[in-house]
Amino acid sequence: MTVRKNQAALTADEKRRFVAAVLELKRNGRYDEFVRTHNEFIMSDTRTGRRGGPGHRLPLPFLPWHRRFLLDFEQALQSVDSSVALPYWDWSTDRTVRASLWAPDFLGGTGRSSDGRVMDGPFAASTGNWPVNVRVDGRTFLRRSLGTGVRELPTRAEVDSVLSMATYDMAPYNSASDGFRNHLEGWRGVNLHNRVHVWVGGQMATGVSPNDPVFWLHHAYNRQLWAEWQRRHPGAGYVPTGGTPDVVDLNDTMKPWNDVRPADLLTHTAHYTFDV
Ligand SMILES: [Cu+2]
Repeated sequence: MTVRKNQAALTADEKRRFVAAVLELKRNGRYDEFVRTHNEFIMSDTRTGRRGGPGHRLPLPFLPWHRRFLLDFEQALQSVDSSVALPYWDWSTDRTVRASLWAPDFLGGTGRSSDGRVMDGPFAASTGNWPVNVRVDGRTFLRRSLGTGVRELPTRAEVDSVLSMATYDMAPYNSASDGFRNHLEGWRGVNLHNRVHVWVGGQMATGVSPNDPVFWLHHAYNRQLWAEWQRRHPGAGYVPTGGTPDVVDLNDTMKPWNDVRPADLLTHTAHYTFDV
């Protein structure tokens, strides 16, 4: 059974193995397929009229879509090294640029001020190991500007305020919705998920956000928050449950897989557990 651990608790060896597996997927071309899929299926679908956010213009269902996307990526990592699991980044706790997440032995730090280029760590352009190939502009180097686009990451109190929302989602099931899904996603209210993309900056603030490996750690934590929400509200299920135009209902299949429904992804325990 895969155990997803808090990134802050990883051993040096676990960090080294995670980084090596990610770099191998980059080298063999599989990594960039994930970036391309995210950009095509999340960014190009504008039927709900979402504009200007960091990368999630659904009607693709935010939480089940990313759960399957992360499972695919984790399985790809495990095809390189079966001991690797996706770590998660609890950004409400590890909320400064001095967090060990950003150290040179893990993801590297923020970008330099002139052009945002990340200068240290295994994903710095200078290593030659991390070309940004799937991109929205000419820049081929990983960029970040931690804490520049927005000053503060969400606090635990803000997370709790969203976890307390008893309804999964509400009509019109888009960026105008009230309810847990849209508050976690961040189009409304205190803004959790979207704000983290903006706080990191660089490619993370664009549709090609998986170019930054922190994408996976951010979304792994979103998955954990969904699980926590499910524990707090055991009677509240995924909605809508049927017959909703332009929205993925509970039993509709999701692109690009076409063989999986939100109903198949509501519980994570068949796939992995968390360390808490
Ligand atoms: Cu995201």
